[in-house]
Amino acid sequence: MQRLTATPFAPWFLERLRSADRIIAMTHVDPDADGLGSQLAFCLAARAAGKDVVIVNEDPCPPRYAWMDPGGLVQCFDDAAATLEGADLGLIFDAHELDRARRPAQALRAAGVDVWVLDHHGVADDTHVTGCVATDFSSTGELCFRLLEALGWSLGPDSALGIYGAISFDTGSFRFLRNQGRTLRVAADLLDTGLDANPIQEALWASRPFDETVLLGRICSQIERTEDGRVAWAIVPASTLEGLNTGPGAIGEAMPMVIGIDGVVAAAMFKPGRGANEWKVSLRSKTAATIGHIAQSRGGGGHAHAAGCTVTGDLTTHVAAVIAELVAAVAK
Ligand SMILES: [Mn+2]
Repeated sequence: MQRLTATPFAPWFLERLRSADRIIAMTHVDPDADGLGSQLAFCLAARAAGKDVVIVNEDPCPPRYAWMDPGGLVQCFDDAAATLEGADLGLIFDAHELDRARRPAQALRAAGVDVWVLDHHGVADDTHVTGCVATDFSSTGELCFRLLEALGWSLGPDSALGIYGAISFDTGSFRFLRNQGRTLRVAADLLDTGLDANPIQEALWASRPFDETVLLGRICSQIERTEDGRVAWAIVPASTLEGLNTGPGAIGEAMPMVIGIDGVVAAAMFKPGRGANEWKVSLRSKTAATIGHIAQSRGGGGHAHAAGCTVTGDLTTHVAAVIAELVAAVAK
């Protein structure tokens, strides 16, 4: 069953947030700046409004995003399982599959606590979910800004930083705006509060660790493409990381290089997943093609031009199948 609202937010959604006594804010595994910035902004604004909100994620805050959380509010399940006690609502930011929040969401549900979502990724018809999913938003950060506005919970400087960082991250530094001016209007409102965007810009977009830069070089040297140059892909076996100290998102940083090649319309990247024989597939396309369906048909999700899925089994077979579908997608 799905019970979803978009904006303007349905009264039942706002009322549930206003009346909850203790809310657990969560985000997906391998947290990114959109999930973290959104949950931090929500937590801070809610607390300022007198609400009891704590953040408990599966994973700790990655060091590269520590600047978003000067107060150290982001807790991980291993350290903070006890803080789930007494919660009467869980809210997952930037994902809508409850599995993607892993143990905090599982523990809440086992205790009979509702787990709702705030997200901007497309939902499959058979997903059981309650909350707000607004796929026409650039980021969960932009959506969270509108939610806090609707709730009447005002943003302090650290909340503004979280939202701005979330939007900047998910739009690739305001490049991917879905042709909607309202994303920039939110950013403008945040800047008008006196927020300094320069440290955020540098923390997100000019802070790549040296080893991850070396990794980019290795991945770029492995890019392959079809004869007509319209589809490109990179396979990144675990050996690519040999001798390098890199974070979990490091491989994904190469995706813009693959889709950014002149003439390439659709691109894929294959990297090792968490389990044995498991591969994560990232797909991107320029405006001339859509690739979301290719991830969706494999149980994944995402958007029309940026999507991903996880596959298991023989990599060569999966690569051939995905590339064939990308070739078909760019031919349309
Ligand atoms: Mn997002």
